[in-house]
Parts: sequence; C-alpha cells; structure tokens
Amino acid sequence: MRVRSIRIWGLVWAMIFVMGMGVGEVQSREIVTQLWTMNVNQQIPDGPSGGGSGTALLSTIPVSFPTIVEGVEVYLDISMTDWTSDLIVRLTSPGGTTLGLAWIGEGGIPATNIVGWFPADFTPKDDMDAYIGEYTQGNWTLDCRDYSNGAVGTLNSWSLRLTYDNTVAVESAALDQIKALYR
Ligand SMILES: [Ca+2]
Repeated sequence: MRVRSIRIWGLVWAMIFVMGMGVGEVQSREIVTQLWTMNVNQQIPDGPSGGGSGTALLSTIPVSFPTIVEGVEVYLDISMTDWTSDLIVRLTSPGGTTLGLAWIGEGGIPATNIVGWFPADFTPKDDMDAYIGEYTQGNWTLDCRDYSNGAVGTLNSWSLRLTYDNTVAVESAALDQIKALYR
C-alpha cells in the first residue's frame, strides 16, 4: 500500500509540474503599446445660451488588431483661451463602454488649454481600467461637448494608446465566450 501511495503522489506532483509549465508559458506573452493619433483641427460647437449640451464633436480612431485591452491612455490637445470647464470629453470603446475623461474642469485640468495624457497628467472622471478585458478591434470614438455659452475650444488632435498582448488574436465571438466563463 505504501508503494502505491508514493506512486500516486508522484503522479500528482508530475501533474502539478506540467501545470506549472503551462503557467510559465504566460511569461512569453508580448505585451505591447501602440499609439494612434487623429488630427482633427475642428472647433467644439459652443454650448447653447440656455444651458445644456452643445452639439457633439465626434472623432473616431479605428483599430484593426483583434485582441484584448490591457490598458488605455488618451492624449488630448484642445486649445481654449479660457473656461475649459465648459467641456465634457468622453471616450467610447468598440464594446460600447463610455467613460468620462475631461469633466467640467475637474481632475487637475488648467483653465487654459487641455494638453496632456489621461490618466498620467489629468485624472479622468471615470476609472479607465474599466476598459481592461474589452475587445480592441473597432471604433474608439471621442465625444467632445461644450456645456456653457461663451468660450469655445478647438480639438487640435487626440491620441489613443492601447496596451495589449501582441501574441494573441481573438475573434470577437470567442472573446464573448471567454468572458462568459468569468461571469
Ligand atoms: Ca462654451
């Protein structure tokens, strides 16, 4: 009996070793960041005199690589001589998640111009980690709106920097199945 017991434990340890090898393969992943920049050079329509949202200025960056988001950063270059607190800027992922970036002057945004990275330079309204685990491929859409009549800003350009695993290409349907396993 004792010999058999040792053999069984040997088998168990062998299985654990093989599983450990599998985990080790994760270290060969190639995590990369890629930057897309869109030159827009358009005014953000001024807010109505009665208050409320002005017409949205939308700008889209299409991403063709199909994998899973591991990080999202956004650079905004908005010229505005004053009253950047008029503005709300949101980003919508291909998966339909909309998060607030610039938000009526909050998050350390100066009164003049919004030039810098979210979340490195300015604190976004919403936690951008909410994009992690989503699908990279499709349209990433920036939505800029002015909520107060008077000062007007210009979206010069914006950049999207995604971090993702370059070794894994995932079909959207397959990703949904993978996500379903974790829900
Ligand atoms: Ca305004």
